[in-house]
Amino acid sequence: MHEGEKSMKLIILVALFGLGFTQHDPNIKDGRTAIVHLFEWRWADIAAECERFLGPNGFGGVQISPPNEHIVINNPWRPWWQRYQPIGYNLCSRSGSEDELREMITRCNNVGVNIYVDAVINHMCGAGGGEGTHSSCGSWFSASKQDFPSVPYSNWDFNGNKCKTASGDIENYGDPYQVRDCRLVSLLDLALEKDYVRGKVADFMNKLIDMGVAGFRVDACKHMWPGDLDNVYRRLHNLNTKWFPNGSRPFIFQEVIDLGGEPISSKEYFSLGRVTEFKYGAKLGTVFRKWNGEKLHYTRNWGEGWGFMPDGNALVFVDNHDNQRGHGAGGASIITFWDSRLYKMAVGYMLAHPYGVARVMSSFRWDRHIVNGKDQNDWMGPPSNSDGSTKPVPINPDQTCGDGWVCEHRWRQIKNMVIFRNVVNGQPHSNWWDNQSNQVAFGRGDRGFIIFNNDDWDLDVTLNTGMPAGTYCDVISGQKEGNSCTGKQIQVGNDGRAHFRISNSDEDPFVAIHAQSKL
Ligand code: AAO
Repeated sequence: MHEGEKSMKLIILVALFGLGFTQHDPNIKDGRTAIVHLFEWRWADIAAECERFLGPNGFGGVQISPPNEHIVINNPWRPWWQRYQPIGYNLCSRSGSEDELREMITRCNNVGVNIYVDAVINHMCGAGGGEGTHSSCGSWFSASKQDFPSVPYSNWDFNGNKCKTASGDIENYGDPYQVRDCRLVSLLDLALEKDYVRGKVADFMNKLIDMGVAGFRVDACKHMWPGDLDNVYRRLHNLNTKWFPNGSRPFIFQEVIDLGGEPISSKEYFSLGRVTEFKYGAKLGTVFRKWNGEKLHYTRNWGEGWGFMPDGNALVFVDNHDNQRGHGAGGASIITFWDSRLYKMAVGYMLAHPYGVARVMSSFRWDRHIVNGKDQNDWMGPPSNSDGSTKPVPINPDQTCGDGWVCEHRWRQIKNMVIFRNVVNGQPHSNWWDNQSNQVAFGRGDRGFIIFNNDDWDLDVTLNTGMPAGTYCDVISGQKEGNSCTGKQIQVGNDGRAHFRISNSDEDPFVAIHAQSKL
């Protein structure tokens, strides 16, 4: 090798590792591709779900709710968002104890399902959080004194003096200094520029890495300086070699809400890991709802062509735990399980499309009560017993979940599209067709093909699928079982062409076939 070549290689290596490039890789095993957010699930239920459902159905990983000690709130009664108010880094939470967490991580890893932790490291509890032992592990704390002895953090470790607003809270998202140095909705803002605080945060994350997690969803990254995050991430251990190849870096995906129009943009975080692409669900919702004159055929160049971030940076989702109930951003266009027919189509579109690392939402039902566009019950926590403890997730004979757990990830259409995404992994977006309106189709090389009818009339068309000849089971109206289809059958001829008929009144007006649904 020439000297020049050598130094070029070195520069590339330094660029890759220096920028922490490997932190963009979800470390998913066995050609799996999608992850699911089991919002507010107990560790014991997640462990069982990995073994009985997620592993066997090719899910790559689970985003879990924050596992660390959090405040316990009575008014309103045990809101879901109490877990976004840390009291310390002990690992007992509404989802279970440290032992249960460890057992869950082990059991999921053993069946090839990764665990990603929702890491709340920007702040502790709200300034009005009071004083006492009302926390999930029972540690004493004082919000007014900014004293959290279980870490320990004291008032030295918060951003009090750096923030220049009168209230001490973020008042204007147009000012990046406020957004980073002041309190997000009055949450006590950690001074992540301090070596001590960085060390405590990294110790917390490293403990989880050593237990076997594959990475983190980092909460509220817009509210932390990229340089501070970089410092913390560099302190992180490599993944546990019991389950991951030597030298694997934790997958980092950062929650930054960037719909445009604010000085802070997702770009600032690209070198550190992936970033949540909030435009994706907001736009996809608008398209499937046909609002603002949007049509499905405009999605021919879906992805970067729509002004989304570069593919290699994006973590995509149709809805998340915030915007499914009016928190965070995205607005009314966001489609959720409450609009189940549209939801299955939108999630199906996301999972069929190659752009981004895809996350599926799995929710609990609450008493939704919208007055003037605002849900009065947006605070309601997971299905719970009268003592506030979270209920287990019971599985019904038809494989759906009971007791208010929605389990979108178990819906046949969604589960089968997770498998579709695995089967077509690495294949290009191909064989696009549209009717200039809301009927579109596209393939993934010769491995899969999907077609949607979101118009108010029937679809009846013969198309080139790019697939080998044969009889395929539609994995939306049914699936392949043994040597037959439980739903529609699609015949692909020797020329790769197939005839599709989708009534606009079909239960699910889309059809998907893939290499493994062939008879
Ligand atoms: C609770 C109470 C508060 C109380 C606080 C402390 O609700 O009243 O003050 O406790 O006692 C969750 C809940 C909060 C809860 C918190 C703590 O959602 O209600 O507060 O736990 O228990 C911003 C952040 C983003 C954040 C999002 C909710 O940037 O990071 O707000 N998401 C994460 C979590 C979330 C969690 C936290 C952070 C805190 O996912 O579950 O909060 O750990 C603009 C900005 C966004 C900003 C939104 C909302 O968005 O751009 O950055 O998100 O405003 O404030 C258009 C714009 C869009 C704009 C949007 C909304 O769509 O295009 O940019 O309008 O205005």
